[in-house]
Amino acid sequence: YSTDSHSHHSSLEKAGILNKTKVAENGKRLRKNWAQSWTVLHDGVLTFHKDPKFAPAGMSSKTNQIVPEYTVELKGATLSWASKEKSSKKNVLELKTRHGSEYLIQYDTDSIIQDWQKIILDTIKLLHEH
Ligand code: I3S
Repeated sequence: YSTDSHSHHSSLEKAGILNKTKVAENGKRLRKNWAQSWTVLHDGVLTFHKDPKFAPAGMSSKTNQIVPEYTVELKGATLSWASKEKSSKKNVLELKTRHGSEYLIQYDTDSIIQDWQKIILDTIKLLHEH
């Protein structure tokens, strides 16, 4: 029997394509820059990878998919639907970290954004208990 909270049984995982933009860092507003990202949830951390289309010359798209653009620690984070003032897009989630960074996460397909909402909320809850 293991009490290791980092065991795979307590860690939720998911990966897929999402649209995202960072909108604040350490409480300071940033200019929106919507872009598609290969997004990975693993070990309580959400990682947004750069769009391979914008990879620097000479960098293979495979390498680029491994290089993270943003890594977001979900412990202590909050997730909610963004208000209409935050974005004119549909299905926008607002993710706020405990360090004052904010991200908007969006996908037109309801079921896809709902799956991400559920697994991020479940992860935040799980991290809160441990
Ligand atoms: O909050 P804003 O300024 O209406 O966000 C829009 C801008 O980021 C815009 O870029 P430019 O400022 O370069 O035009 C984007 O193209 C829009 O997508 C942003 O608004 P939405 O409502 O799509 O988040």
